[in-house]
Amino acid sequence: MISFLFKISGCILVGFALLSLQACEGEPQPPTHLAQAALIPIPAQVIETGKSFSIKEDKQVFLGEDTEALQALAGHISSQWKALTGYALARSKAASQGQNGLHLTLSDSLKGEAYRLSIGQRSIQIDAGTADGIFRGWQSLEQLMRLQQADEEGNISLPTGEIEDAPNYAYRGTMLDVSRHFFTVEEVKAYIDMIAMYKINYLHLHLSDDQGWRIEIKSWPNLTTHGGSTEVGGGKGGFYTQEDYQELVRYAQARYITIVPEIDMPGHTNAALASYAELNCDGKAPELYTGTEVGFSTFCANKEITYQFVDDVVREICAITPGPYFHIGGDESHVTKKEDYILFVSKALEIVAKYKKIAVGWDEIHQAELPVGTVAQYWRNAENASSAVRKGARVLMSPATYAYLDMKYDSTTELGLAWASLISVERGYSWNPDLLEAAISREHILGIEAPLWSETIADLSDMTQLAFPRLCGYAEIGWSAAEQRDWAGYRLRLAKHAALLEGMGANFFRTPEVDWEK
Ligand code: TNX
Repeated sequence: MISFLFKISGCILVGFALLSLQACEGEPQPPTHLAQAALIPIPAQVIETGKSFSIKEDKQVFLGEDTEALQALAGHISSQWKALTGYALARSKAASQGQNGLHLTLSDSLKGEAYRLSIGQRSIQIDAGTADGIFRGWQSLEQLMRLQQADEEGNISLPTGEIEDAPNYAYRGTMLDVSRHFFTVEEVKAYIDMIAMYKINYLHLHLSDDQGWRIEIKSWPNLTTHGGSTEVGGGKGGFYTQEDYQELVRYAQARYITIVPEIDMPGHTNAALASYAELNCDGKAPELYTGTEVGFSTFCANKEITYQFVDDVVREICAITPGPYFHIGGDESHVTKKEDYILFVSKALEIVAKYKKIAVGWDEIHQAELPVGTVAQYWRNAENASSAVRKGARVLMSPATYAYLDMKYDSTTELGLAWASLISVERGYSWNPDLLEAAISREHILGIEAPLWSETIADLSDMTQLAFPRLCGYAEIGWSAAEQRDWAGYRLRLAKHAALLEGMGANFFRTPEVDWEK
């Protein structure tokens, strides 16, 4: 970047071509360089027009079409707008072009999540083929607003220009393990707000494990009353009622995020085995478990009751899950015989299909026959994932050595584990899912997901310390094309997200790899 000198209202500024000029003695100048906005994920194309759009009075939002989805979206945008600017954004009945305000317009020329955001001096327009696309455009606009410094009167201005944008992958996710430690509905909502800011569109909830069963199943009530009563370290655990879960689903949906529920089976099931003796091959219920070992528990693959149980659980959860996916787990079943594992996974896949969902499973599920469309989540073993591809599965990329949010950043990080790798912010950002494994190429890849396991984290502060800022990088890998991603540019943009992350309540890790802006 070229350093330059310029004079504003009698005060001399030495600086870089920053998005927002520092106020000194005179009036701060409104931003005019849209192409220098520090958006994450970086958009496909930005054309700046060198002026600015100021928000210093109430404005109106105009809907191109009066659909239910757009109305709901306009309501969401209005409340965010008010919170960010202090000014109202009222719904206007008129839909005329060019009027001062925000225009949300459905247009046939754009598909899916693609959008065009046009910021003029008097009005802003978001065009997309779907409400989903309009929401992605709003997320860029919201991020622009949050990245701006307000002027002396507290008003925000935005640089004018046009952004054309579309996602790299259809699935851009993160997983939250609510089993090892339980997180409340409020904590999960706060996390949803943060991930929405970076265009994440799937939240996978790991709802059961050895240490806790976290979702109410009405036909098997002990799962939560007993199996949900503790967590790692012996705390009191907790669980979501079906109403709680539905509230999370709706909250996520309003932010265009789809919940993917996971019941991990046949291993990682001590909490269920402790709640119902009949699920154990020897008919004896083990004690609840609050440690962090893995791989010691298994459902009994040769009992009819096991599949009645799985059917009930899948049926009840699918009935309150509008999204297309159901995750059956399938990892680290070290005490399940291979033939039992294959039998169990095959039957679980059938049950998921019976309830009209697409099954997802950790890469070990490749051992079973996989129905067309099954998703294998690559976490540890490239051979497993490649085998799943040969069987016709699509792959969700979560390689532990690059994408695990529960790995420590460096050797001094207190939270987190280190079994896969230390994952610095640079390491987490600088890889390409399409090129990672020769046998897994772009056409097989559904998308990317960054899992956050919770053995070492117990609350929102811990959660956000491990998730941020690495998740911003996974969001960019998921959304932005490979040609646009480079660490040198990314770390400069990320530096400008400190106030934004803090403003959303993220206790993010101020990695020394980034020169964070004050
Ligand atoms: C491996 S990743 C696991 C989890 C642990 C995680 C900790 C996977 C499918 N299984 O049970 O929580 O490592 O990093």
